[in-house]
Amino acid sequence: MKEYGLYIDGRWVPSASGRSFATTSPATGEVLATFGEGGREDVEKAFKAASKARMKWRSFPAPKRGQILLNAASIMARRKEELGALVTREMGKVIAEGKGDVQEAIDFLEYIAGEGRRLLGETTPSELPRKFCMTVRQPVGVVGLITPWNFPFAVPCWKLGPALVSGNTVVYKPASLTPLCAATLAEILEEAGLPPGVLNLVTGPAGRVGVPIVEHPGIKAISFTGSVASGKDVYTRASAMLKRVALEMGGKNPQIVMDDADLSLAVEGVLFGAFGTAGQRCTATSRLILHEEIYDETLERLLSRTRSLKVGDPLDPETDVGPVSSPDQETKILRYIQTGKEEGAKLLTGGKKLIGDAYDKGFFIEPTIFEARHGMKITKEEIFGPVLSVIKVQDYEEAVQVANDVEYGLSSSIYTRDLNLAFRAIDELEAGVTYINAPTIGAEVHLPFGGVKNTGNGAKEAGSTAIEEFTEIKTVFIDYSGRLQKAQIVE
Ligand code: UN1
Repeated sequence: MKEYGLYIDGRWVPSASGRSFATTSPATGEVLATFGEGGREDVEKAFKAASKARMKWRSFPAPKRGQILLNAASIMARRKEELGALVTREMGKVIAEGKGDVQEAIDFLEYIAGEGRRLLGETTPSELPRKFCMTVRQPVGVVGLITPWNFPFAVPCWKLGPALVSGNTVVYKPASLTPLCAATLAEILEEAGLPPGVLNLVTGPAGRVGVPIVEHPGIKAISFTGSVASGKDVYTRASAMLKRVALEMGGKNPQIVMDDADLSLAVEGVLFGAFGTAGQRCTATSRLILHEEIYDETLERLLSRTRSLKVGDPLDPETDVGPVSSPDQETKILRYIQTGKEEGAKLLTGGKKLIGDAYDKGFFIEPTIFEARHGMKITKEEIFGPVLSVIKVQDYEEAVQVANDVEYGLSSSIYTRDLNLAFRAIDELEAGVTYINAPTIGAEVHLPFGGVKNTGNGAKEAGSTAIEEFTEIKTVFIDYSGRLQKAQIVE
């Protein structure tokens, strides 16, 4: 078993406290590695290294910065099987999804590497003669990245890729449940040619590492993905310092199925959306909103398919649903299941922690479906586990009203063959992402990703918008008239 310290200035160093913590498999309890428990002093060291590396990295040509990301993508592609298994062992998603996580990271790094040859500005005519106007993009400086455990390769790359290609240097805190994936990513970037100090990794708890990053006066921007409670805290602290902040938080994503839908397609969609990654995606489907005409039939098909899902060892390719990621996750999800029962939702299938030889060392919860009424807690709050609420509605209008009546707005989906309804749903669903005839999960990396309402603060990751949070636009005027020209003042 490997013992890691913190990765600062291109070297693995022990944490100032000398304390460490272990990362374990949520399926088996196996200890995978230990990490230094960082604190304020370590964040300061990481900041100093990032600060020292900043000017050199920013003047290193952007296409060459992109080339390093491309090298990293190639290394990851070569090691995909092994890295996918690492994701599965450390985070618990099934092996096909572990590899998918790595593939998403590869795809995104390939995409964002090309940004090194764009980082586009604009030119536009001046209102004055012999005057030239343009914008250029500049890095923000030292940026702080805080990432969750549910996509331990993809989400860090969504942030690291654009931060690095834009010429920023980084202090990075990964989730404490998946530091081994983060450390492996740092090693890959080093092998790909990233100079020392450009990326600094500080592992440890949110209070000891995350807060000092967010409050550090020299760290100019914060990019955070995680829970709403933590996101609010990040936003409050960072806004007091007038920092740039990008937040990506929860979801309560609906899949609507209309009476004209292809029901087999809709059932396969919701199975994948609700129980993929054991429901631990911010895009997971947690509400199935069914038109009353197809309610009984859809439910019947869904229940029989759900009961046939195989829960267990995530490394076994036959397994459909792996463990949830931690004892805390397990407790929270089981508590929500209890709440659902108490508020009168009807438990149709699942609802229990699995016990027995194959499960005893991990955190396994049965795929769970409730027949619920809109307004119950389980239909409003993010559960982040394999729990789906089914809600009956009379028509399209009610479906959209129910879909929108939550505090979140990340992903959404409607199954219908009616083109008019599909387009209306694109207009009317309050969400950053809408799928037509496809589940709420599975965003592609070359399109912007992010939510509305309490899901985020409007910043979009990935796609053409990925660099926005990591660049400042400078407006430039070049006067080649040789005389003082006064804008807005007519001579
Ligand atoms: C997340 O859960 O934090 O669309 C992101 C999806 C993934 C991204 C999920 N590509 O489900």
